[in-house]
Amino acid sequence: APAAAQPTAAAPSGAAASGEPIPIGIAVAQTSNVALFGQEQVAGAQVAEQYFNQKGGVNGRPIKLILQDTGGDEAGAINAFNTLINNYKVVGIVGPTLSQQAFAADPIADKAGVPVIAPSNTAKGIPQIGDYIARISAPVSAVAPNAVKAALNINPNIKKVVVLFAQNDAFSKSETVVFQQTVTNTFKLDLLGVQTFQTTDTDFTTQATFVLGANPDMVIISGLAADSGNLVKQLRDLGYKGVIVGGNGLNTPNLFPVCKSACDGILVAQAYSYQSESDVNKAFREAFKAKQNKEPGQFSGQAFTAVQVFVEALAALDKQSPIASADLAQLRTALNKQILAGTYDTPLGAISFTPEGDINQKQFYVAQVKMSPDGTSGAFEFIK
Ligand code: 1QQ
Repeated sequence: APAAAQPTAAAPSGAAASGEPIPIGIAVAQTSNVALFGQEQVAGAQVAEQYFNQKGGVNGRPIKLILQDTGGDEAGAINAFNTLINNYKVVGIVGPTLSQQAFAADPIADKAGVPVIAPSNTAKGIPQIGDYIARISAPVSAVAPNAVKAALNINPNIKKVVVLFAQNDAFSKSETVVFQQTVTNTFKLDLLGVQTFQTTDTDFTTQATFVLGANPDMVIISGLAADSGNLVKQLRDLGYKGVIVGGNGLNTPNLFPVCKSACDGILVAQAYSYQSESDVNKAFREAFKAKQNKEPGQFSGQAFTAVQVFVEALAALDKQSPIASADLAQLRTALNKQILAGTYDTPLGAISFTPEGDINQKQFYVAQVKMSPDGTSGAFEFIK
């Protein structure tokens, strides 16, 4: 990640203690392959900044997002966290993008007593990293099985399954466990084989050849967008005709330029739907469309929600004891407590947190990728 610019004239104990806008760190991937997700996160967070500041911010005081690029790896996430905590004196951090990065960077925030709201870390064990780590991204155990269930509803004859996953990525390793258990334990399907790959791979001949030889009715992929997109494309190019279920790493429209027309039909479970009826979601969806000219995807909805939780927890805290007079360390600690205590009406629905900081969320969805015949444009169509 690039070196941080020096913060401008921050008050000694941090801007939160002055009349300045309240700084909230956004540490997501703005560069690298992981920016396929991070760009959507920045867009969602910026809509939240504008929306909540127009509504008066934190009891009349605006928030200010401080963006710090993590890139796609652990070192970049660690750098971004350190910069936001020490240079920018943020009250809390939304980030990082990957669970793989969270396991490296979150302990730094936890040790410094800085609340983190994970916007997209779905691997098992994220909230357990520490007291200051919470997430609004529902875990793989709550989300992934929905896609398998939907696939079986559409195609009741599915019996034989091959599972593939990226073995160098914490989220993918966590998600594939859930998928494999869903296949064998929940639905008693035949798991013909498990194939591994790397998130840096571009050639999937070995894996695709295995799939064609095994001849399954369904394949289930846990990887990130660039690798998974190429895997899907090479599977279809080699002649695989069965069902494809993708995990959370295939949950972005930025997948479409990778697999193009071969993306058509992929089933992906969702923790957010732009069609959700709540007032806050309608406001978010309208504001997002006005800026981005497209419907918000899950990663944007989740990033908006993470910023919303910070704003509403800050406002609640400020009413109990004015945050302008708090020392930064005390404010961060009180804010962390307040985050966990609150309930929030968000684009993800009504949410709250477990004592450990995992999200309580009720509603999940499944979408299917629909590509134009020439493969140049596509959309997630909600089927559930
Ligand atoms: C994680 C994920 C990724 C797909 C986020 C982009 O769910 O790393 O936990």
